[in-house]
Amino acid sequence: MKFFEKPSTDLADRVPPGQHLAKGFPVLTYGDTPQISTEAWQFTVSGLGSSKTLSWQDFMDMPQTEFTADFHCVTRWSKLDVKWCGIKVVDFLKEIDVEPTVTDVMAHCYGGYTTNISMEDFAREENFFAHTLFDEPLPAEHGGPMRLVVPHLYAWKSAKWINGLEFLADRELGFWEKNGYHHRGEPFAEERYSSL
Ligand SMILES: Nc1nc2c(c(=O)[nH]1)N[C@H]1C(S)=C(S)[C@@H](COP(=O)(O)O)O[C@H]1N2
Ligand SMILES: [Mo]
Repeated sequence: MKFFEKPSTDLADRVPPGQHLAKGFPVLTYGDTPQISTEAWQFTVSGLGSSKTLSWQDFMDMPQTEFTADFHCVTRWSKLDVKWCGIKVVDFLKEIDVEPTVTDVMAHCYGGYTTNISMEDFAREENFFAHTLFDEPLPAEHGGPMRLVVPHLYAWKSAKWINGLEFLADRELGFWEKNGYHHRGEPFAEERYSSL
């Protein structure tokens, strides 16, 4: 059995250059998998503007939306049609005050992982905080209880075990971005590595 296959030509427009389709849903984690209960889970908004801490219940009280999206890891596997449920980033942003000077966000996670995203890439309709994967509670290895999903960028931006956002007036670099990955990471443009 092959674990990866070349996409057929009818899927070519959905599979970015240099990517193969994964069988199953690979797990890609740097370091240990945090085990966080929904009772213990907390989400902290910090940086520019007022800081705020939200609970699991605060997120459950926001509109819940199902979505299906493709997932592209920079290590060259893609998975199409991943079905998630969660809270749209645009719905979440209505709950907090974001200063007009904010240009960038840093996602923070249990375990210390970080990733940076421009506000323009972050505040998009198709981005989600996801707590459900294929109709089941999001498994810990895939970032449960809550992860970010940013389908239009490489999946290292889809922060697992997310526990906060820091609003910034400048671009700062997250974990992989400091270690040589591209600051943006758009898969169709193959923004894999930093050119610096
Ligand atoms: N907190 C955290 N989030 C993370 C990672 C990580 O190591 N830690 N890995 C990233 C990478 S490189 C990828 S490809 C995806 C993998 O998600 P998956 O394990 O659900 O397939 O999560 C991203 N989010
Ligand atoms: Mo990745």
